[in-house]
Amino acid sequence: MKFTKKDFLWGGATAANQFEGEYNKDGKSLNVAEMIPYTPLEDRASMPMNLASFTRANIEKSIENKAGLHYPKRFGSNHYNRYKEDIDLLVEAGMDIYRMSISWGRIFPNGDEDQPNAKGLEFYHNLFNYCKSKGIKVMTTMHHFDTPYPIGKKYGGWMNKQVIDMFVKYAKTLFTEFGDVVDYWLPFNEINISSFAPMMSATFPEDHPGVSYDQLRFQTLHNQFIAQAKVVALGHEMLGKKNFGCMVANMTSYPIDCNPVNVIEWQKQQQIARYFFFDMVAKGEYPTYMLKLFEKLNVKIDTNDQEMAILKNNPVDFLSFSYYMTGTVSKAEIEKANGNLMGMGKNPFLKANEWGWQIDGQGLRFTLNDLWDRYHLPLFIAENGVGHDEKLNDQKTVEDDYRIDYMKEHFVAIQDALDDGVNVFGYTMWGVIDLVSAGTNEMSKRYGLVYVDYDDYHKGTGDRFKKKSFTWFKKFKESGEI
Ligand code: P53
Repeated sequence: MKFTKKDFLWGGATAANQFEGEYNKDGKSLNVAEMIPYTPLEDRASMPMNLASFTRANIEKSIENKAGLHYPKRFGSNHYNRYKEDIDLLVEAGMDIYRMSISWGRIFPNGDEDQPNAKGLEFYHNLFNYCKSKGIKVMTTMHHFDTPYPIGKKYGGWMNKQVIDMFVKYAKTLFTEFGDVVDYWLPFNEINISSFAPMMSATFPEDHPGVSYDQLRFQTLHNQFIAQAKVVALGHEMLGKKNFGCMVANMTSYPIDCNPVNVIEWQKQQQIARYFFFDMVAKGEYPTYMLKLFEKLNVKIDTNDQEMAILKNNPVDFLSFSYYMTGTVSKAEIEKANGNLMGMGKNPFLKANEWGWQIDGQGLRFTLNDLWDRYHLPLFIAENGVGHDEKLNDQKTVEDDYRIDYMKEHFVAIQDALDDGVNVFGYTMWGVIDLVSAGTNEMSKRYGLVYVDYDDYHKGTGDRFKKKSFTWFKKFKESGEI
């Protein structure tokens, strides 16, 4: 099949805390992601995140690190020193755009400084200038799971409205410094993660005694939505371009069967775990189903008319999302999980990778149609890809035919959606050069078209090697043949 859209943007995506390394160089502060140790998984298909262990006291132990543990996200794939080589590889593969993230802790290590850290700015100036010199566009995420830890410690994280102002100050600096070289902006990566793990953005229950966990997670999320709307308003004003998107972890699911009780549960699950976040950024107000849920959970969002007007008046210009897999929903599963609405049940028609992520190209076509019909905003697939545990062979490559199949299936789905009439304008493959996994901290959960020679303990040369999928992608870009 031929891919027909000529100006479609194809590229690769990474994030500072999983890719850059040099966690304490040039004045950078730590973030929570860099304070979680590597622990080998016994069962990769079970959800590894034990949220109860994410206390601030626990996380803080990593600073002294008396136990001598390994913290993979402090080292990433050493992109900080190898960025030129990495951008060269993206360009060689024929990519049009590089989605990356700026580390807040490199620019304002404590969040509350008056002046930005010049060394941090310098790194991104160099990186962006290099991208421009090679003719590759840039999409920049401003917050990818990396609120500086000092903001958590001193201010209690995102429960504190002062943090909104700190984020806006950070954004203003980025627009002043990089407004002319960045093509698209995403204020928050997967903003919905805060609604179940506020600790990932340095907001810990123990710093808010008497506040319920439900209140904590939805207030954190609310404050991030307000920060995002303020940043969109500021960006529009300062830069005069309509180039702001949201980024939502899109969790498409299907009802397990046509039993109406399961369909009702599925509808509820899709509202709360999916539509809610897109509704907020596209329509600028809380949907009624969420107001009902807040009543049920006794959540009272601390806000005012001014904040709600900012939200209403500053929707994003396009919707972006990550799409990896789909799941299923059944009443029985939800009851078993005590009302947990993850919607990640098994689907007998789909195959999964070793981590249980179910591969579903048609689900991408479904998702693109669904979001386009519902919001009529241009769509951008900010993350997609498949993780595998891989080793270099004697020819110093990886024969990753399964990744080529994954790409084909998903690229066909994009073409099908375009033929359906959907306005989707770009795609960035996740972890295009191998990097540390967000969820499991493994280096060996690899997504790349390029292999990076580091193991789970950061042992190795860090050298880059093209996988078979790299060559396939390059040919696809030249010929348009899927
Ligand atoms: P990893 C869960 C579900 C969907 C997307 O994830 C997720 C997560 C978090 O684990 O995160 C995004 O590395 C995220 C990236 C992340 C990528 O998906 O756990 O934006 O930072 O690496 C893949 O396999």
